[in-house]
Amino acid sequence: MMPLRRFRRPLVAAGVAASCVAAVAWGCFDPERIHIEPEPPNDTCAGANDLGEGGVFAGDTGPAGDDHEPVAGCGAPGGRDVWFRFTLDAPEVVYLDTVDGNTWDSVLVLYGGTCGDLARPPLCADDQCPGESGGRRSQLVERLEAGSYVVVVDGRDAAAAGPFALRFQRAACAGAIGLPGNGAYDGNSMGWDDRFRGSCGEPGVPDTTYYLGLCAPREVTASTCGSMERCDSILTLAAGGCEAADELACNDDDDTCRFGMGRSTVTATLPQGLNFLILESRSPPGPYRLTVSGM
Ligand SMILES: [Ca+2]
Ligand SMILES: [Ca+2]
Ligand SMILES: [Ca+2]
Repeated sequence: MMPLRRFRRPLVAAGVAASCVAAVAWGCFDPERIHIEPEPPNDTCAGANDLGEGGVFAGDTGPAGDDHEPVAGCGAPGGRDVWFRFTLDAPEVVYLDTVDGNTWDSVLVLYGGTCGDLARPPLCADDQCPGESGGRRSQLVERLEAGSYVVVVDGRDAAAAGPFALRFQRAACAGAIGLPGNGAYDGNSMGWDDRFRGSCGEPGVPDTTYYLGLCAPREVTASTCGSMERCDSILTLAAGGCEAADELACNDDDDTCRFGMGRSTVTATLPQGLNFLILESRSPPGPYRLTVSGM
């Protein structure tokens, strides 16, 4: 005899009589007529999948149970959920999304700590990326300290469940600054170290790094061409990391900039997910304004 197991799905399946569905009783259970998916191993925190160094992780909350409640104001009361975990040995920039073409209303919740000792309040993302995957999916991009982390893919409510592809990326880009969207970002290159060299630059030019998360591939432009600064700069756009191997485009001097020599403008089509912009500034150091568009 087939062992009893908790129902994770409604008792509606092909071949089940309507009267039986209405009754929703164990007496209706016919293992030859109803296919019941087993709960996924990561249904609870104890079985959380290790996200390791990153990737796209396919899953399905449909057969899962509801073991986690999102915080008020971000996804509560929540629905069926599955669990993941990862560990950082040093500070890193981390990217997570469920922007995968599915349209059920997902919630992403990120805890510091381990099962049984989860730090609160968590980081939480409910509806990001308007215009992509129905606008109800979730995206998180954060610079995190070293430590253990737990991720929950939850539904917004009892009716929100189904297959998903969780995108997880991480990059050790020390001191990277977030670019939350298009706009102008002011800074000062005083005291910068030399950590990066764009293919269009030369050794010994100090730099700083920005990170940005994209809901879909985008043609992004960044520029130091402006009137208020004198910034002899080099700009590099990079996908997934901030190493030389990640470079997609590099510009030293934007000869079309009407504000003067040395300013830079770089454009590249960046992939969905985690991307970086590296600004190198030749001496003397000083203030600059970075403008970003296309995100
Ligand atoms: Ca669960
Ligand atoms: Ca839940
Ligand atoms: Ca959502």
